[in-house]
Amino acid sequence: MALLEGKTGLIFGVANHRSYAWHIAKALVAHGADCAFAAHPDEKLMQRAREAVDQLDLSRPWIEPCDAGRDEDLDAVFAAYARDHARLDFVVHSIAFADREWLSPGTFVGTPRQSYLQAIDISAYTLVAMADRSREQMAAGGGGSILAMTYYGSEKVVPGYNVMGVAKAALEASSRYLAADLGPDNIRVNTISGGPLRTLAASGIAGFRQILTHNAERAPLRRNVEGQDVGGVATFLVSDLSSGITGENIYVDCGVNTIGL
Ligand code: NAD
Ligand code: 0WE
Repeated sequence: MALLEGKTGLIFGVANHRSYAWHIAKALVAHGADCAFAAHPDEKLMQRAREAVDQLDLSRPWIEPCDAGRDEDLDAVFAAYARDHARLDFVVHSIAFADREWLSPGTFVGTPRQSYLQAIDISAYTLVAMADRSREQMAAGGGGSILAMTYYGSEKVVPGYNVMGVAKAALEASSRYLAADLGPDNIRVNTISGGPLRTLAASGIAGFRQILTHNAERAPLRRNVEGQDVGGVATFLVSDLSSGITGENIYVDCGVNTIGL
């Protein structure tokens, strides 16, 4: 029997076939899971997300629009999911947003209140909002696994990551508090700290190529991370193999975070 046979869940953050969320979906599907999707309602983004989901060859692709910054959209997508699916075993949070203007080195000090709040809202609060809306259906099925993508810039200064680093620190702390609240319902909440990957979110970042080169040189594995590296760990965290792991962060960065000098 496949590792994730009988497990069904909802994935946020597929923009295209390069997205971390897409690689996670690919791996979960390969191990027998049923995946449903929520994507940003912007027409072009929604169309790209549809094309990416089509590449997964699902028998009945399920994809609904959701601006995670809107409570009404989150309510609607979880209601539609529950209407169409008997169980909710996992939720994957793979979304982040900050105003590009404040993602360049040396500009953190100038971050306006609105840009700071928006980064925390979309990149961190949405995990809490999703967990709250998952709880009932997950608990009814005996538990579940909630997973969010984070980055090392939450812990150490990565020039230019700026307000996103603050938002990821909030995301990681939120996952621990959620793990404590939801543990009694056997709902686990964990984060994966992924290495730099060339995605849509990374494409706008000046100097991303240098970050990739620098990482591959420093990494104990002497390479950059690939989508499937994260897909494998996501499979593990969704599966019952990780039944005793919650409130945890797992680095999938080819070991870069362990190097001091
Ligand atoms: P991506 O651009 O493929 O995915 C980001 C997703 O966030 C997109 O699908 C976008 O539509 C979605 N999003 C943004 N605002 C939204 C909103 N208001 N409502 C709904 N969806 C919204 O890029 P990615 O790199 O795959 O990013 C996924 C996650 O991985 C993010 O949390 C990111 O911080 C994290 N991450 C990325 C890297 C990297 O180097 N690419 C490294 C570590 C962690
Ligand atoms: O989490 C991220 C990127 C998240 C992100 C990217 C963008 C670009 C486009 C959030 N918001 C936006 N807003 C936009 O308008 N990563 C981990 C990738 C990343 O981003 C960096 C990095 C790395 C790595 C920014 C500076 C330095 C390193």
